[in-house]
Amino acid sequence: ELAYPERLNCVTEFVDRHVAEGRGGRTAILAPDGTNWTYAGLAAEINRIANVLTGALGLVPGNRVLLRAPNNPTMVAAYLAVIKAGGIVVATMPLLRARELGQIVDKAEIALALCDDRLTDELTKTAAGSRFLKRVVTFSELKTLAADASADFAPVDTARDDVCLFGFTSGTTGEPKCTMHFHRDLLAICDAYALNVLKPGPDDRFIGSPPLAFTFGLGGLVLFPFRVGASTVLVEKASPGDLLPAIATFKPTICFTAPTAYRAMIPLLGDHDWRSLRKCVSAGEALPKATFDAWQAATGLKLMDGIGATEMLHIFISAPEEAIRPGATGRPVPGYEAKVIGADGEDLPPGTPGRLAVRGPTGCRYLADERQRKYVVGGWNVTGDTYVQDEDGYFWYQARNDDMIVSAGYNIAGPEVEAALLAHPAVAEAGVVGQPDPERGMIVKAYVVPKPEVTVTPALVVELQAFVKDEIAPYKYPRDIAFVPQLPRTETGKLQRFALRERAAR
Ligand code: 3SK
Repeated sequence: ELAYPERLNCVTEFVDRHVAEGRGGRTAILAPDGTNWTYAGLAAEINRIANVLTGALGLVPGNRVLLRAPNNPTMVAAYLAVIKAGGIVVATMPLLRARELGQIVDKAEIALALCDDRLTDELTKTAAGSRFLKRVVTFSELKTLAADASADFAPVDTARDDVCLFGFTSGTTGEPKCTMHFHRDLLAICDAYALNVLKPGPDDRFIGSPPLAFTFGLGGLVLFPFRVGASTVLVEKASPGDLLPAIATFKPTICFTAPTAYRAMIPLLGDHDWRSLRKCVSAGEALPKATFDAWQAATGLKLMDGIGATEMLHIFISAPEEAIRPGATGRPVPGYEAKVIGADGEDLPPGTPGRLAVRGPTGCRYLADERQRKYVVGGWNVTGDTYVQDEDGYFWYQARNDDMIVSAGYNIAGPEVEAALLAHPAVAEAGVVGQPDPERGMIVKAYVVPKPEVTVTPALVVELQAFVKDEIAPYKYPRDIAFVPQLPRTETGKLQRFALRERAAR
């Protein structure tokens, strides 16, 4: 049971407490532009911005503020300043276009936005056609205003159950949903997942690629390090080709990124000094065992898999390094419970695939959205994933519920076929979906990105099909394989299977 005081502004815990307890001189944020902020320095930045927000910009508690920026120090200071001032942060993915930003502005009824100067174009278009968005303040304007503001700011007296964050998720389908999270939720993910599973210490240094608008990035790159007074390295460009040089320069100890990025880094490891890393968290997508094995063979490190959801704020099933079972996601994070349920909501025994249901200190609360009824049933969050639990309580990912392919009466999990393909040395990436078929209802269709040195021939198709038949039950093999230069992915790195399904249906 995680207990927090009734009156709580979480920024006090993430930043001010370190200053008050004599750790103000420790490094909080590093960045390639030369930023090296101590906790005391970060507190002053936050306070100046909070004074601007509540002064010149007229923020009152409960107002929603849109943030648009790559992962950089000003983004973090602005993020925490909005919360310290009692506002609600609505961080947005840098790649969003005006129409998508408009959906967020309308749904969250946002009047004020803080925007990195390089990303104003699309937001200005949104503002021009919006009945809600009244003001877009660029980061350079914000910095000018903040330069004259006081570096002292008393946190607004919020309750632990006041909302401080709206997390937007389009999942992999495109229709955005707004999840609401409380001050206590931001602490709870640290005190449940990070404290018990990741177990960072104050000397750890975090790095990674997920945007802060994705709560995977918020936790891994801001909240987890700040909860323990550790430091974070913020990199704006975080493709695998950018992350490795940053790792070599900043010598971080903990990395957060998605399985795709770990796979892409493996062939590049020899060119960079990555040896400062001691823990690597993989989430955002299921981790194929082949990727776990390849990363361990290349680095000696065990990838720490986890499943989270924007609805749950962060990871709720995972395993500490010493308890990792390769191929399984893990067990419920202490504080959370998880089970596998059938079509009528009945509990299923170990070994039977079904829908994952989870409950714990964080949970789904959509803003004005009928889909709440489907997500939370009888107090359990039904995440949309198909899992099997084993006798030891480990959870094994099968597929998203709608990624199951029913072919000639067989239920086939697309991700399982992808994992089998990924174990073949010619395959860089794989996406597997059902393709309508007059005889079998569906057939298994694989989209494969070959490794750069591989020549695609008809013989390779036959070889891959035979390979899959050797790895998993033969009826699961892909009857059709298309070679493609890349797979469609969301900005958070998730495979957009719906786009592949559409392509396969054409
Ligand atoms: O897996 C995810 O999608 C996720 C979402 C939010 C926070 C953390 C994670 C891993």
